Amino acid sequence: MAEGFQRDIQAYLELEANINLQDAGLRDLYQAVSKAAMKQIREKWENPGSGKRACYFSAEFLLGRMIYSNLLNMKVLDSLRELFADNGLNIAMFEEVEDAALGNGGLGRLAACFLDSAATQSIPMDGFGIRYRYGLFKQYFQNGFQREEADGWERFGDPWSVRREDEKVRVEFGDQSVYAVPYDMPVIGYDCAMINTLRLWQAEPVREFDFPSFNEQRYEEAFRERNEAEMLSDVLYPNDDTDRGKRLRLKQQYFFVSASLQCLMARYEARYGREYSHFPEVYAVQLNDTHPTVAIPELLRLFMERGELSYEEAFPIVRSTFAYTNHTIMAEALEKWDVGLFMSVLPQVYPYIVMLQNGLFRELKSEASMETGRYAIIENGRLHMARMAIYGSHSVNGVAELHTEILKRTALPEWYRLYPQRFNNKTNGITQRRWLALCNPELAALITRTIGEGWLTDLQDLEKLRPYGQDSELLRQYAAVKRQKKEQLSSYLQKKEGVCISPDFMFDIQVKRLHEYKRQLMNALSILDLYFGVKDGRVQNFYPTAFLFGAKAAPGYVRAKGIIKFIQEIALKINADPQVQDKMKVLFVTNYNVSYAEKLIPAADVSEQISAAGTEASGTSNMKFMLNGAVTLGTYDGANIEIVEQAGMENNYIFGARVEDLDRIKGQYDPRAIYEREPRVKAVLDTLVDGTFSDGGSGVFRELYESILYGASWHTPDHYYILLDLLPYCDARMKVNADYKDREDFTRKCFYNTAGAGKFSSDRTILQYAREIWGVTPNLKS
Ligand code: 8GP
Repeated sequence: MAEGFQRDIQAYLELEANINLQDAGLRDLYQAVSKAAMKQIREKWENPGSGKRACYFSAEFLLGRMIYSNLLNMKVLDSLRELFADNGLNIAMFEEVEDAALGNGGLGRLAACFLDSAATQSIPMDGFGIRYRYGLFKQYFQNGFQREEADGWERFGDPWSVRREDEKVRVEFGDQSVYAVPYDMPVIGYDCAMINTLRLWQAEPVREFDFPSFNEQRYEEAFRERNEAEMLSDVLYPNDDTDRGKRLRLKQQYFFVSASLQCLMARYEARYGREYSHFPEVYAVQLNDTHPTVAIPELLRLFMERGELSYEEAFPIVRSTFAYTNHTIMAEALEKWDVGLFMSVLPQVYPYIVMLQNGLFRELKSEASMETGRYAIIENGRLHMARMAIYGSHSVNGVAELHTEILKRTALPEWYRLYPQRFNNKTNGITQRRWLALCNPELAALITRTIGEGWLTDLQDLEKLRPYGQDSELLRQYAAVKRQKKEQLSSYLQKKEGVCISPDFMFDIQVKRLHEYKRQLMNALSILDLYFGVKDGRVQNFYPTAFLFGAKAAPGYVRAKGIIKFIQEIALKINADPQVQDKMKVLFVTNYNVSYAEKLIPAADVSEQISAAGTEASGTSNMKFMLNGAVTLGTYDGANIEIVEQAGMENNYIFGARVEDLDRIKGQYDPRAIYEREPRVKAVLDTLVDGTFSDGGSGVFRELYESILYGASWHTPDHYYILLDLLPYCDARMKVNADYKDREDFTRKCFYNTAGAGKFSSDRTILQYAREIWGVTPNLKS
């Protein structure tokens, strides 16, 4: 493949851009390389086979930069590197190419890892979503405050997509009709094991513009239809874990769901006509959270209207088709739609939701002990999407063991009682191609030299590393790789952020969306406690540490933005204090995204995973850090529990209250008592209100202070128990710091984390979905 690939790159440049390799600019090179790669895979892509396919419906796919990972999976990255080097070029130039950030955070990135894993494991699975013109906003800072700007991810074009004009479909709303035009991206499995498709829909007007209005110079009116259509796929909603119930958001959801189902129906009907009973033998549809849940009444509608099936005939087919994944128990993220709004946007769908509700009630009546109230899909003028998702699916899964238990016991106990067999767990995973081979080629090479390259497609192979935990030569090399990654990050940070961080420091990193439950604020307060301790001599022999943060806050999330500002203020103060210069550095990196993660994670010594117990459904950055050899400093929450189970409690740092503890103290939690009792706690919290730091007069620091001590406006104290866990956290941090000084011993801890990471491959996760939920079997090489 490599040779043809090199030839095609040159041919593309000569024919399409009329330029040769040495003289080509970034845009031309990006197009040439990508198009040449697309040509190599075309034949395989166009012949997808005929077995049952899984369809992953998701409003978000946080893909990141595609060029490197595609070339890695095609095994032509090295050949490109050589070709470029021979012509005085460096493939690092493609780092200028924007990430495709068509997602917010964990849920969207998981979808992207699943695509990579399904193709690699030869599981026929296609993704379906929205081709947002603007993905997640770009972040920059002004006086330490987050500011947002639009992210035009197509600045260098989109050579990885193919527009399929002939497969566009109409999507109808109560007040609007638009085209959905599919753009297909190949999803290339490792070594081209299989090539699946990510189909993203773009909204376009049915009429380009209204000529009569145009002629009468009423331009706004002439283009109104176009603008209103394009709006549907214009922007990704930048909220993570909250739901605002916006009309446009509902339209976006129905837009991609309706288009995707029409596409599946057309393919199905080409084979079976309108005999729909075989549908679940041909397609399994996974609903990535409730965002695509309108697919349930919509498919019911299609079966009943097109196939003239009765509800009793259609519903079992629908239910056998769908499965639902829950990604959060945050109440504010559970989608509910106002019935009036729903009916005005989707009048044709609403009656089918009523049918579902009636069907559910009939089922409940036959179970004598069940009261219907707590199950109602339509309740007090609102539609409960999670309830509809559970009722209309044959499988409901959580994303880590603890999370699934919480769903069963606490969040959805009435549903678990009704359908115990429906609930199952699928612990998340990450793709080791992007999160080790690509982002840490140095460690990847060391591992391959030691145990061979099997880990690339079977991460359990990492177990073979364990015996080397006693091999000091190997540990020395392992430590040398970490050092190298820290040097690389350090020079990148110097260039990007203008901050000098010595690679001699320990690197302690927390990167994820900014949310109160993730407790970046607790991290900040604990840094302040250390800072005060170092200054007044309470903390002795402190190993120099760089505290790094990366996070975006939803633009309307005032407290989250206040926390960013607070951390920025702390950074300013500490970094400017000559007394701690050689001990501490704090940095909040700008515009944290997938590509930034690829640089930060391999350089970490300590992975911060400090959510309040029971709040983080799983987490996935915890797995990326572990794989790259960082110890977890974290709470007993989400997948952290499974991580320490694999890597050993003794190789990680777990602290703080557990779910059981919090259940016990609920209602009695008294943060003010802790604040009064513990001078250290008081000292750090007071900095929010005593003038130590400035919030620019916004009042947000006082608001944060009060949220911790008194809770939200309705006077419940902090839901996330920051003061409860703060001192145990500081202690755990000091323990890490002390342990780090024994470099060989600490390296061994890191090493056992890498060796224990086998379970956390998304290859394992997706194989479980395929076998246990979809009944889809991997198509082994033909
Ligand atoms: C996230 C969870 O917070 C995280 O623990 C988990 O690892 C990840 O999903 C993948 O399962 N949840 C979300 O990203 C989420 O709920 N996003 C909101 C937009 C709905």
